[in-house]
Amino acid sequence: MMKNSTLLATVLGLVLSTSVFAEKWDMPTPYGDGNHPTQVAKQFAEEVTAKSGDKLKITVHSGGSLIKHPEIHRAVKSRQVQIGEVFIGRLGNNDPIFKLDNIPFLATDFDSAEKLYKASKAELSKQLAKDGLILLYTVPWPAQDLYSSKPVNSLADLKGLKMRAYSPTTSRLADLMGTTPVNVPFSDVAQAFTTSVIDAMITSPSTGVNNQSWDYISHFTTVSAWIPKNMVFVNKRKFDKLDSDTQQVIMAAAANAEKKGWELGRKNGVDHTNILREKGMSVITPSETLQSELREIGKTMVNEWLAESGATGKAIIDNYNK
Ligand code: PCA
Repeated sequence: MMKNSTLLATVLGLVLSTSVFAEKWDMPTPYGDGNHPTQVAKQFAEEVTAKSGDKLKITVHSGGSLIKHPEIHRAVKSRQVQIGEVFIGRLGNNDPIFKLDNIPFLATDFDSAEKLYKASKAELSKQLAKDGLILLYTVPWPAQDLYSSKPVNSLADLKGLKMRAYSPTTSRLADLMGTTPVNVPFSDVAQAFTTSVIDAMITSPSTGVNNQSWDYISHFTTVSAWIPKNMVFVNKRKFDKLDSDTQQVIMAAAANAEKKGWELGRKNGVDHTNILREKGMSVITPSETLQSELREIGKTMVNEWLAESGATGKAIIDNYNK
């Protein structure tokens, strides 16, 4: 027979282990644990869980483990999950505002990227709201640089190569660079190189580090083409059901996450470029020719974007250029 004290301990243990969280949310993220957006998401979830006073527990499911990247937006919209993260540019075909995040040679350093984010945030939130979503925070990647298997002095050196694309805008960029775009998700990058599915890519030094790019590609040209972002959003109907204290906990944690994310984006750009160099990759400053050719493509793409996005887009660019 159980002693009273043992019984009490058992009951207490049960109460504690089944936990008293009023709400449990699942938060799918596209990138794995080595990536700073996922690290930020985990801190965000822990902060909300700790500060909500047992009212809300958020569990991060990283690397597409619960829901694959292409499905995350729809999953939050349809309330299959309550909250999630996506790479903004992936949604480019839904609305031009999502394409803006991947336009090359418009905002190529972090101060400019912050300015562009400020100029575009209201429209980004507005488009998410149409799907019943609330924007919580963004995390930028370091500037996007060029990975290739030989030096690239001008676009002619890339002609006809297969270039990784990760969004509609980067497919267009690959076209304009005289290369063939091939869609390859982050998790398949290493294999795509070793099996010659792609010959080159434009992404951050962080993504090279996370994929050990030095094992299969030699040259890294710091073209600093754009600074894309991931965004985290919550389903508004789910959010509205929380009490206002818990809502405030979420908004405060989101503000902290955004601050942390932008700090990490800046810092990792420098640190991870150094790692690529230390691991033996040739880190190259782009030639004048390459820079001016790429800038021309940037102008073309801004103009195409303005044509597509109309008055809304013009207002954003005017605001950004102020
Ligand atoms: N890494 C992600 C998105 C942008 C970046 O720097 C990727 O390559 O998929």
